[in-house]
Amino acid sequence: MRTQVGIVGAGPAGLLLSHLLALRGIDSVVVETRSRAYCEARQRAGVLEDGSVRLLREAGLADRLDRLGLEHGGIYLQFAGERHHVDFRELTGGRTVTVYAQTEVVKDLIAKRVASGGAVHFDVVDTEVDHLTSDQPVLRFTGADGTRHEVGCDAIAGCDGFHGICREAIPPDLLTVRERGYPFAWLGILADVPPSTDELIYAHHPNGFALHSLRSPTVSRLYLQVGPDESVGAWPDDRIWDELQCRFELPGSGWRLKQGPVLDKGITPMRSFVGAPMRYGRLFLAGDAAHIVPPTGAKGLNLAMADVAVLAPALDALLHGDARPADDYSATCLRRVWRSTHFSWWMTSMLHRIPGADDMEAELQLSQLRYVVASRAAATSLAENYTGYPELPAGTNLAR
Ligand code: FAS
Ligand code: PHB
Repeated sequence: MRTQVGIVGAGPAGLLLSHLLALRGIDSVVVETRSRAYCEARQRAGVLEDGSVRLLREAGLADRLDRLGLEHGGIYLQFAGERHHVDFRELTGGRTVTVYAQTEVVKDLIAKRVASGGAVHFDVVDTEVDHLTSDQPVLRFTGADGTRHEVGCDAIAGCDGFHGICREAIPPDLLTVRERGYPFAWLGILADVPPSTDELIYAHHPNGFALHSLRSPTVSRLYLQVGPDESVGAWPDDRIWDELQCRFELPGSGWRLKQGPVLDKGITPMRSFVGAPMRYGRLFLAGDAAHIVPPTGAKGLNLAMADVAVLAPALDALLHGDARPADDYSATCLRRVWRSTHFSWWMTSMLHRIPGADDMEAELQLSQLRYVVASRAAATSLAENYTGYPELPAGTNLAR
């Protein structure tokens, strides 16, 4: 096989990159270890920044998003028995976020690639990348039918997530890794019950953090901070609902969390990770392959999309003889990556109970939370970061 861009991974980064390249008349091949059904059902992110919505809309990918997405003008911060609204529209001059699950984004992307005749190979094994410092890198994989393929490329995009092979293909002495683990994880559930709130609730509680998100008017998405090594088996549904009720309780308000059948349950570890540079020769990393943020800032999916919004025009230029955008790719992305990494760390540190921490830690967190809901400047900073940074490219200048 021969293609212009070999893409490893059919998550949001790989699929969106393949589509953005196709809009520029650039051919790509996407290889994915999992099945299409698995990729479409994998419960992950739920919130799109303003800029991500614009990007999908300009790329012709927003039909279902515009029908099913739920535009939110703010979030609630809950602590010490109080619940406060942070009004994004008022604080940022109209910016909002849209609740639209990553599962739906992936379904839309796969459908668009398949409808356009895009080459997306699911259920592959033994993916390899090679000759990365030449101008003819090679992608190898074994297809679902057992056939071994070698694909000659002009460039390769490593969109294979945190546990993929592409970041590992960069010589360790050329890759700088900065990372931080957190002494807790998130237990997430998908529940067949109407949300008990109109907008997301981020709750600080002595027992630990809790988040009330949602997927639709009839499906709720909720998270609980749990220990870093917790197993899902230790959390039967009743225990989850009891703990959620406790952490969202508003004494004297009569507010109750609606409960219902749990459709999906999973535990997500928490880490901050940044690998730099996001490029090695003709290999370009995008999304979780290069960086991971704790989901408290709702940034992971949006960062992946922002990376490929920069990578598509950079590869277009490279393939047409102008190497400068590709040379700038890593530095351009890392500015946003570090802003998102800091914000996600800040939200995580402010809202989670640090195991073994003294009362001083809780008092410092409560002081920060009180300041955020009392100061317009502090609330504006949160709103600006949560809805996505002003310098996010308005679009991807889709045509050359
Ligand atoms: P992805 O991991 O989505 O996609 C990489 C793809 O590459 C996968 O499909 C994988 O199967 C494939 N792959 C890996 N190795 C391969 C190989 N050798 N060959 C071929 N294919 C290979 N973000 C939020 O904003 N909010 C959240 O609540 C949230 N929750 C999360 C929960 C979990 C369990 C995880 C892991 C992440 C969560 N994230 C969340 C972050 C998540 O949404 C990512 O940021 C997003 O999926 C990034 O997209 P990609 O970079 O495309 O990586
Ligand atoms: C989600 O809906 O899955 C979600 C929303 C906001 C977050 C994390 C996850 O910060």
